[in-house]
Amino acid sequence: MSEPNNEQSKNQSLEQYRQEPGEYLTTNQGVRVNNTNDSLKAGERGPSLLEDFHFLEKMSHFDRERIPERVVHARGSGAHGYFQVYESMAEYSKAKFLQDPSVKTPVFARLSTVGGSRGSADTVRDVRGFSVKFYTEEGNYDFVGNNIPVFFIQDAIKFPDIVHAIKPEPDNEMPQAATAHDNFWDFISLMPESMHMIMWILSDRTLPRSYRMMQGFGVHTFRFVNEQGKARFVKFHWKPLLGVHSFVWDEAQKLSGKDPDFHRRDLWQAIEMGDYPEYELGVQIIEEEDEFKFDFDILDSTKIIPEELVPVKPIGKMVLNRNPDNFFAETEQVTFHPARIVPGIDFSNDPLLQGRLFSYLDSQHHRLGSGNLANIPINQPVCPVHNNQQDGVMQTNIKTGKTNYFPNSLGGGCPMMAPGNMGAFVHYSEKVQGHKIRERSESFKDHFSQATLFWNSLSKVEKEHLVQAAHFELGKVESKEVRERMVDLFNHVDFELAKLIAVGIGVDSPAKEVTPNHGRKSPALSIENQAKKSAKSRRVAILASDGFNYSQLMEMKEALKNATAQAEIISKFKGTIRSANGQEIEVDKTFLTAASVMYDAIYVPGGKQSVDKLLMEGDAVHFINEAFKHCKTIAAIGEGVELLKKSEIKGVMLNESQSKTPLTADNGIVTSYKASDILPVAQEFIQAIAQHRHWKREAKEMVPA
Ligand code: HDD
Repeated sequence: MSEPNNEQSKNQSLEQYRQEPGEYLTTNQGVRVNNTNDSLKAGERGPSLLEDFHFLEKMSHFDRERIPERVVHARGSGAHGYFQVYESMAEYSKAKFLQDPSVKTPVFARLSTVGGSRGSADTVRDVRGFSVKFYTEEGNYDFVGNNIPVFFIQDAIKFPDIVHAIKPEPDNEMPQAATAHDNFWDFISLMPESMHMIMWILSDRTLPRSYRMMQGFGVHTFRFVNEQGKARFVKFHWKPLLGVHSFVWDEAQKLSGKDPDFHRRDLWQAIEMGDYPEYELGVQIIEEEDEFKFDFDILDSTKIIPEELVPVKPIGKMVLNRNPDNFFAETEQVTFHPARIVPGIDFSNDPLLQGRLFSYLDSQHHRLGSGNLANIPINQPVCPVHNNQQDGVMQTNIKTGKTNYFPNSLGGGCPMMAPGNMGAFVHYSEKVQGHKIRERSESFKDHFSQATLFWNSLSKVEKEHLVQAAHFELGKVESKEVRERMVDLFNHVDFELAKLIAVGIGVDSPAKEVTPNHGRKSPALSIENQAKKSAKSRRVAILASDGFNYSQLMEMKEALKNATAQAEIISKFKGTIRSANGQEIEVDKTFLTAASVMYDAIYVPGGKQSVDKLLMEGDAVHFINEAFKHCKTIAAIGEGVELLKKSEIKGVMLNESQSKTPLTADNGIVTSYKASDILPVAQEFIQAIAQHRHWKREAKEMVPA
């Protein structure tokens, strides 16, 4: 018998699939459907019939597929994982999930942007949300933080204003997912309390290279309470084990078009490949008697507690190791709420936090349309739930029993109230007293010292990026008065900073210093001090064409694999390319479907024919120029060096004498003409990738890309 041809075997497997028991298409009532491609009609060309219940059900379900997106943080990506404490925290907190290092508490994390709508691009300049739901045996604990440790405003009543100012303007719904517009800066210029946050917003923190490479902060001061009822203040910090790394602005902007899902894809792929993102949870603990020992108020969310004053104590680790099965069911329907805490953790009187304790559940009732949102699987606690709450839209629990009130005798008094010492949440009995006033505390009135502290703590390159960001953001502001007011506010942060910004935005430099810079620094605020030097999970583009040198390509690929970096072959067309010796390899992406901005580093192997083809390919040359401009690591060997020499970087980096020397990893360019150098080239390449970026690369501005 002859072998079945492709078409036949495809039909056979389709047939098999169709016959798979349990996989028949049905209506929501379970009635089998034999055709979902044609609606029921009166005659071949006749009108459709109202009795087509399958069509009606399919269409009306589809018509209701969307729910309101989150009013902020609408765009996000989720992942499952677990949290494990390093050692018992019993001294500080009685929370069960913080006691036993052998217990893995399941978590669901959602990482998000803030301003854009659900379909907006990932790599915009924005704060990132950092939410973690801990499914503990004492109930759900929600951590709802950001990747910036302070906030724009001090009191929750201003939240609708700041969000209106950030979002697209109400008359023309522009711009999407961007703060670079008049309304935002108008509001900020009238809100000096936002200046500390603004410094962070303009820094590289708002351009994270990956969700896997950003910090998370609880922002507010919370409380830890131990079994003996002793309370201490606490600030929460997440530190990514891959270190903190950022894009440059030009790269982030280009990525918004080339791959608007960049962060979502990066997180998804990393988890699929087993590169599980890991974050260490740390706490700053402040004794109650030290509440007033700082020169700021620990209840003010526009302030950090510098790590020099109170060190961050690492207490455990979160690992994200499973992608959701269904985006809508899990990532879209998950609800986070700062009021969801467990015994051992408590609130402080931070007025921003207090307002959040109302807003989240209110917002979620509107978004999910029901008070029964805790019945949705992703929101369900892992411990039993018993109460007398009844009915409502989409009540999916079938509550049994006759009594749904308390006290009752007919139901045996159930569910009973747990006495305080039996795992119940008992609010910390802080003594409070005061007059009803609508005023801001005097202790909240210094808006600039910590903005200055942040500025002083940045590296030279970070400062340059911040000034460029201000030139971009304020450069988009049409109102000159707004720009002038902003320069005035920056002058309260630092005189030099105000002058540097003014010069780029068409505003007169301030004539004199307002407040002398206090000169203090906090090294932990600089990204450079939070970076980790590792090539792990970094993405490398290998540019090649037919006639490439097989061993130069494969040996590098192998070395990268051993360093757990991800290499992809980029060529003109998809399919395979053939080496000079005839071996074929698969092309991963083409110059159309890939761009240098999607990679951390570029490698060009030799092979005369391959390189000659690349030399004729403007996109290949552009790849090199752009990667150079964005300070990425570039390596080439053998004839591959010619491609670097054809690019604009030749005049900048590769003078003839340099490229003749066997190797130079100077400023992240690693080259050698000698084929036998492949292993040392690979070694230096990987070390250079681990530096993330080569910021000090001279004259990168001269390279057009
Ligand atoms: Fe908020 C969502 C973080 C202040 C009101 N917020 C939301 C999310 C994060 C934060 C990460 C997305 C949660 C998710 O992934 O579903 N928000 C913060 C941080 C703040 C902050 C770190 C300051 C410290 N937020 C804040 C204030 C208010 C809100 C002051 C209002 C009083 N936030 C909301 C909200 C959202 C929300 C409107 C939108 C959708 C939702 O809650 O479920 O209730």
